Amino acid sequence: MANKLEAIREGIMDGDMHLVQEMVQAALDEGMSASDLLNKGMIEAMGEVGRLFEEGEYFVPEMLIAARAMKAGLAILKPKLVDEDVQPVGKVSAGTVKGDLHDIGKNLVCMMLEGAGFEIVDLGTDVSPEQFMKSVTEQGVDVICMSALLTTTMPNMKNTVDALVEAGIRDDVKVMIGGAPVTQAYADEIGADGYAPDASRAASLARELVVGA
Ligand code: B12
Repeated sequence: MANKLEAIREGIMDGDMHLVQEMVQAALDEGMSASDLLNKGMIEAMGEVGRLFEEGEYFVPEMLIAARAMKAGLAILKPKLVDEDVQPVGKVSAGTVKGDLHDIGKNLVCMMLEGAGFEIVDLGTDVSPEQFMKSVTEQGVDVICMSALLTTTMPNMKNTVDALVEAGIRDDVKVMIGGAPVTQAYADEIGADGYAPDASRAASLARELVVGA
């Protein structure tokens, strides 16, 4: 069983989605619990991928294929997790702001957050402040993640924060922002709760904001 866990970890780090799927299924067939597989195997491996990315050993392509392998494994695990009633760490809505169609970074953030145990509501691209607000009022998300790649669309991050304040729901949700032109200073300026420069640090920040660790 320990060997399968090790194979799953290696499969995720190497981005070998077929190996991950095969090993996840085999471990489940042997009676391993889905939550152990998720927490001791998959989330740990994604954490390691994040660490290697931060250290400059992995680049975006490695992170993408690792995240794809993670996703493939999760697809097999999901029904079992539901059976075992494993609760997600929190619920996050993510989207690229209005007027902006760049979604590669946002998708990576979604994958890393999913890897860190969050339930994701992917709002896609060109997301209006109203749509972000709806994810709070109708879907009860704990965190909103906004991505922008254009300097011309960044102000829509501020518009969303302002809309949350105006609607009286700013305190119901944490707001995280990111994207190439975005900075910590901008996050402070518009009253966001946090900024992260990459998907890996986005996942640790989200955990910090939701569970304080
Ligand atoms: C790919 C790309 C495109 C693709 C997008 C495809 C897609 N599905 O995403 C296409 C071809 C469609 C495109 C179109 C345009 N693009 Co473009 N594009 C790029 C390019 C080359 C790469 C962006 C990318 O994917 N980077 C890789 C990802 C992984 O990085 P990332 O997005 O920064 O995300 C990371 C972090 O920022 C962070 N992160 C991201 N989001 C979030 C969110 C949160 C909450 C957190 C915490 C972290 C976080 O984590 C991610 C992973 O580590 C950049 C150049 C560049 N080097 O950035 C230009 C660029 C962003 N584009 C640019 C422009 C101008 C355009 C167009 C206006 C071009 C045109 N005249 O039509 C259009 C705009 C269309 C629109 N309305 O959005 C400019 C923007 C200039 C500016 N300062 O505003 C850039 C910088 C190119 C340039 N040097 O001029 N583009």
